[in-house]
Amino acid sequence: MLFLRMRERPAGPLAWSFLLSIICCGLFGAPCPADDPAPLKNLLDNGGLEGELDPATGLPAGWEVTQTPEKSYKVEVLEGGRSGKKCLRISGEGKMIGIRLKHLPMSPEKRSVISGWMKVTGGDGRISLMHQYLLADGQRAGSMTIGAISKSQADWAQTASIEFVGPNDPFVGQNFVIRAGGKIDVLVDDLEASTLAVTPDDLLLAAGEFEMHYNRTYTGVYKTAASAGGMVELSPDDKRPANGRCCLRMKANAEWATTTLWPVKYEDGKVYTLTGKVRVNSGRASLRIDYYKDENRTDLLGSSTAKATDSKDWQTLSVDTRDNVPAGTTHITATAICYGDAEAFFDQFALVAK
Ligand SMILES: [Ca+2]
Ligand SMILES: [Ca+2]
Repeated sequence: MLFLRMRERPAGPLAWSFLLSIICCGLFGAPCPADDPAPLKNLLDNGGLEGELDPATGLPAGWEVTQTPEKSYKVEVLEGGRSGKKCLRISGEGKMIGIRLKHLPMSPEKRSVISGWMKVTGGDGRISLMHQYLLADGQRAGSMTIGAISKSQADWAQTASIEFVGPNDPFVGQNFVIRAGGKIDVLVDDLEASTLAVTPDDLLLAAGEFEMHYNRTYTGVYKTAASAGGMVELSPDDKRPANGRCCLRMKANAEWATTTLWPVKYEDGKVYTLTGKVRVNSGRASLRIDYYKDENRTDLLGSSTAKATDSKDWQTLSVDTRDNVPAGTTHITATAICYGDAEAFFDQFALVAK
């Protein structure tokens, strides 16, 4: 149908570029280069449990199990799983079991993303994935886990999470750890670790990469609002992210609908710049900086909004706080906004101060 319509008139430069983009997308079966995120490499050699195992442990090489009390849990690779022919099973009852899969270095311009699929088949215990942060001397100094999965989740559920560390945190590396506790019988499969290039000194701490979700649900970092009578829903979308595995999808039907990221403390005299990528399937969308006089994202004083786009291809938008910061502003947020009957996508938000 697209080709038929083009025959009705001479093909100008625009039509040719359109035709070329169809050929590029259609004939070679790959997305257009302009939309193609850098390919992600899985840093785990045997995250699907299909490869060779260490004969000494019966687990992929390098995986280390610790548990309290000792021998509370059995860890084995067995037939079955979410993909391929094999998966990991953890079963037993104790206080805690941790399986260290990989050490990942850390640096200001990179963030690690970890993900895996889990299915709890018995017990009332919970399992999660953890970033375990390390100091230069190798000591552990904090960790982050999200979305512990329990038997209430009937089917395979995915947890994916990106490291969240502040600019002054002293961590130099992290361990990717599977962690479970209580009485549990659980299958684990399709584990992945990857690194994402990010903006150094991003005050959003990489929340704007939209890589973190628990079973396809975003956490409370992301807060939605809509105009009176309007609806909005959020989900991670992994079909065409600008980077990584996921981008934010907002489906809305409202005069306006927003998703704010967590609040950042505003300091007088600094200029804050928000950049991000936006595209739509319908409606229009943009990004903006919101000004608050509290840190709960409730008392909105005003906004600085970038010009909205209706482009179906990723557009890079940017806005800063150079004009019109309302008096009394104590916090600002990076905010995704869409207008009308909209399906909009957002990725690679970063907020920096100068
Ligand atoms: Ca597998
Ligand atoms: Ca992303």
